[in-house]
Amino acid sequence: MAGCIFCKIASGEVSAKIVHQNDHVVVFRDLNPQAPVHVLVIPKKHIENLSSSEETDLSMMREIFSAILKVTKDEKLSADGFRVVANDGKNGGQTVNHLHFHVLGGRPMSWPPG
Ligand code: DGP
Repeated sequence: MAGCIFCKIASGEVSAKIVHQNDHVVVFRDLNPQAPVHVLVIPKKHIENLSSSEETDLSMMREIFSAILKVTKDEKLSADGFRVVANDGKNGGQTVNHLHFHVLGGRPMSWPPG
């Protein structure tokens, strides 16, 4: 989608520290990391957020969760655990309107979030 920064990362037009990608998803390091490991998992297809996703996107969700499992293993997060976050819309605090899952790890997390 024109003007979408994550579409530009997915297409290679904008550079990012990519740690994994395939035909469906890209995983890259967050520009403003909130933990020792902080990556974003996105679909290559532009979907605004979870609220905008449809039944037909479920196979893509499978790809996303497969990528999340891969990256948590690659980044050695599985033993101590990690957090997966999807901010959705205004109340969710979403700032980039292209579906993304934050994967955070490498330190203990607190709860509840702000
Ligand atoms: P959210 O608030 O859930 O929409 O988080 C968006 C995240 O995207 C935020 O943690 C910072 C990250 N981000 C924004 N622009 C860029 C970018 O150009 N490159 C990278 N690597 N991350 C970005």
